[in-house]
Amino acid sequence: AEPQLEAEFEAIVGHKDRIEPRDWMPDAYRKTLIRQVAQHAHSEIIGMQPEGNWIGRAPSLRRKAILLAKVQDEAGHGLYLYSAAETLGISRDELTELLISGKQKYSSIFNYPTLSYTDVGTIGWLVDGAAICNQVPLCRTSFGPYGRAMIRICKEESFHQRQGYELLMTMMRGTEEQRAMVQESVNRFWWPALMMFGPPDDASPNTAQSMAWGIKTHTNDELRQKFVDMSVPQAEALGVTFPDQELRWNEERGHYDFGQPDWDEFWSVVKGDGPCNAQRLAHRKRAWDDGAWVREAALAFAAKEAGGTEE
Ligand code: FAQ
Repeated sequence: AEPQLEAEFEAIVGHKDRIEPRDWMPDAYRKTLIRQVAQHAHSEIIGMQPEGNWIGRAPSLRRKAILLAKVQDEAGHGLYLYSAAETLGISRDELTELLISGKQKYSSIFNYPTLSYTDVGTIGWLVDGAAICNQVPLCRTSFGPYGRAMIRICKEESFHQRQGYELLMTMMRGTEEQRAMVQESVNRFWWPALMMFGPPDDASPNTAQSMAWGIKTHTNDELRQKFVDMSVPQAEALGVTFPDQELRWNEERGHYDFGQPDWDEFWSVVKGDGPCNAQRLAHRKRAWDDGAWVREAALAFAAKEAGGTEE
C-alpha cells in the first residue's frame, strides 16, 4: 500500500493541492512540518516579550492600548499555530517542553533587546514587514491547517506593520532627538531583520526538500530580496537610511543590491548565544511553571464535567 499512498501524496503536492491531517504523508514531511510550524508558533509566543517590555512605559494611553492589542494578537497567532501543529500528532504540552528545554527553536530576531519605545515602531515596520514577506507565500503552503492559519495571521500582521510605520512617522515629525532615535533603532534592527529569512540558500539544508513538498514556495534569498526591495522606498518616505554601504539600485537586475548580514552572528544567536536568549527562555519557563495550577485545575474540572452528575 505504501507506494500507492506515496504516489497519491506526490500527486496532491504536485498539483499544488492540499494535504489534510487525515491524509497519508511521509514521516519526513510530517517531521519537517512539525519543526517549522512549532518554530513559528514559538516565535509568536516568545515574540511577545520584546514588545511586552514597553507596555507599562508606553508614552500615552492610546499608544498603550495599541501595543496591548498587538501583543495579544501575537498570543492568538501562537494559538492558531499550535493548533495546526497538533493536527500532526504532537501535543501543545510536548511542544512547550521542547521549546523550554531548548530542543526546538524560535526566530533569532526575538533574541535582540528593545532598548527604547521607538523599537516598538521599528519592530512593527521591519519585523512584521519581514514576517509578512515570508508568510504571504505560506498561505499557499501544502499543509491545509498551516496555510489556513496563515491567512488570518497575515491580515493581522499587515495591520501591525502599518501601526509600526505610523508610530515611526509620528516620531519623524517630532524633534531632532526623536528623529535620531528612529535612525538609531533602525540601524540596530536592519541586519537582524534580514536574518529572519534564514541562512543563504547555499547554506540552507531544508529549502530544497521543503520546496519539493510545497511547504516553502520561495527560497530564503528570494524572500530576503523581496523584503529589501519593498523596504527601501518605505525608508525613503520615512526619511531614514539602512546601515548598508552596498545598498544600491541595480538597473540590470531590477532589484536592489545589498550587503550580507554577519552570518557568524546569526548562527551564534540560533545556537543560543544571542544577547537575550537566556532571558527569553527563562521568562517563558517561569510563565509555564507558574501556570501549571491553571492547567491542572482546568483538566480536573473537565474530567469532573465528563463524569456526569454523580459528584
Ligand atoms: N531564526 O534550512 P533552513 C513572527 C534555522 S515572524 C532561528 O533555511 P527552513 C511574527 C532553521 O530552523 C518569525 N532559526 O530552515 C511576529 C534550521 O534549523 P533546524 C517566525 C533559524 O526551515 C512579529 C536551520 O536554521 N516566522 O513571529 C532562522 O527551511 C513581531 C537551517 O535553516 C516563521 O517561523 C531564524 N531566523 O527555513 C511576532 C516563518 N532561520 O530547524 C511577534 C516560518 C533559519 O533544522 C512580533 N518559517 N533557522 O534545526 C520559515 O519560513 C522557515 O522555517 C525559515 C527557515 C525561512 C525561517
